[in-house]
Amino acid sequence: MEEQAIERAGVAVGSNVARPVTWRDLREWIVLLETNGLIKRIDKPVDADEELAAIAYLTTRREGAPALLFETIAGDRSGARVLANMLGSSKERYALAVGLDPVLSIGEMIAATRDLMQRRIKPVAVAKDDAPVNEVVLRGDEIDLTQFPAPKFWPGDGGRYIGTGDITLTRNPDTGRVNVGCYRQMLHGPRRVGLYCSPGKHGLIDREAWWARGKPCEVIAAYGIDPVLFMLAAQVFGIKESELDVAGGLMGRGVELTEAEHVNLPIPANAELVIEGLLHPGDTEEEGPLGEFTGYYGRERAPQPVIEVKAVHHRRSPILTAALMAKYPSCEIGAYYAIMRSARILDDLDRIGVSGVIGAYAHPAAASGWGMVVVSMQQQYAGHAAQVLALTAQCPAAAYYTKWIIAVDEDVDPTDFNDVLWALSTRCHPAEDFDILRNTWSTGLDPSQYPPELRPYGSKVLINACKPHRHIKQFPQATLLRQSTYERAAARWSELGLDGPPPKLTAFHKE
Ligand SMILES: Cc1cc2nc3c(=O)[nH]c(=O)nc-3n(C[C@H](O)[C@H](O)[C@H](O)COP(=O)(O)O)c2cc1C
Ligand SMILES: [Mn+2]
Repeated sequence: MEEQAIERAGVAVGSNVARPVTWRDLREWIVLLETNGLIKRIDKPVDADEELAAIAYLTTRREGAPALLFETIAGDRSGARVLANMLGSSKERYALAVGLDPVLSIGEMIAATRDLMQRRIKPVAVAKDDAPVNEVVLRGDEIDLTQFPAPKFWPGDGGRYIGTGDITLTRNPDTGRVNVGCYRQMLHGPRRVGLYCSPGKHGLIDREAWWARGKPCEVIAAYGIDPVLFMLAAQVFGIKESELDVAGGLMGRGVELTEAEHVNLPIPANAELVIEGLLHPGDTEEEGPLGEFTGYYGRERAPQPVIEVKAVHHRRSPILTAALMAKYPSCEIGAYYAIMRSARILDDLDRIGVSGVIGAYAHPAAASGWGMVVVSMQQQYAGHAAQVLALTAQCPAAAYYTKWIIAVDEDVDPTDFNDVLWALSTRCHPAEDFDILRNTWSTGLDPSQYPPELRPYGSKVLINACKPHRHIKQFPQATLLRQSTYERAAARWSELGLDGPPPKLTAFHKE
């Protein structure tokens, strides 16, 4: 790693030990991206109606494309700007968000992320008058959310979506716990915003609990938010864990929160644009469709609950975070999500206490990391691979959506699909090594099942691509170099006129 370490602003160089992040809010993080050449500003006017998303889609057809800050939105009088591809397929931007070194490999980032997500730091209170989000506060008839440039992304979208790169806070009436989720929000009118939570999501569980008491559900939603709160909102944590404390741990300092006016929920003090509102039982409007992370329009247009907006708080010239949903690598839910989900899956397997698990990876090309999980392991006993597959398939971090769960041996790197395809093609005997789980936790957004009403129920295939345990002693050795020969060749690398350092190898031929 050392030879690659170069001076970069705001990160722990050549180290996988994260320090407190050096940014305080989305704006300071954008400056950090700029210093590291990871963002492009577009100052020419761009239309929020399909053109902005088209530019975001076209620029992100390659992996690692820059974030895009659209500084002038055609016809906009609110002065708002729009940030797209804030994280996307860039592991470097993920690293800068949590204070890791961007040169770390994906596997190293997953390991470091597990450490970061163990830390818990409580939020800190900021007085209302000191909170940047209160630069402008609008109440009652002053509120007109339609003035903000909420994008219409795809031609078949059912409306403009003010909430995609958002966070949504709800409180559970029984436990008092505040949940942080990311759920799409279609703009219906000046003070009306649709909220779509799919079954099983905590925002929906909280809402139903309020409604069961005959009371409206209070909501805070932020439409311009820093990268850590945005990333955290898409992770599944237990209903006893504070996602705000986890966000603090990821940043190495407490999330700054201030008080709301109408609801008993906190407001992120440094957010760009926040609404306070109420979801009333029975108040719905037609919502969707939206071009989704699957690469298809998700869900037919159907009634969904509506937030009645009570107050709006925003910074001057707020930066709206807009998350394009598309096929990888254009989807906002990309590298960060794959890294965090993989870290969470490894944590779950650790907690369960199954031995021999080495690594896991939920590749972002598989519908944003939701479609597939590869887990690597050291087989220690008969049935071990089948056990790891079953536990992985249904552990809380992996259960949602995942269709393909693949187990590979310890010599296969789950983040390297050349390796994984090699294992699938040489160690797996489909007639023996596939098992199916049915009626599993999925989403109406998965288009593979008909009739559509069946869709929230999914299915999963468990694929054992480890060497067959029954024959592990006879299984042929992989072709590996003799260590002494490797070392001799590596020492002659430049003498032979070969480029760069020789590849590092860790496994060698055994006599
Ligand atoms: C950009 C983005 C958009 C999302 N849109 C939705 C959505 O519209 N509805 C939904 O239920 N989940 C959506 N998700 C997934 C949830 O945020 C995710 O499942 C998260 O775990 C929800 O929080 P919860 O576990 O506290 O319910 C989205 C995630 C991201 C990153
Ligand atoms: Mn949650």
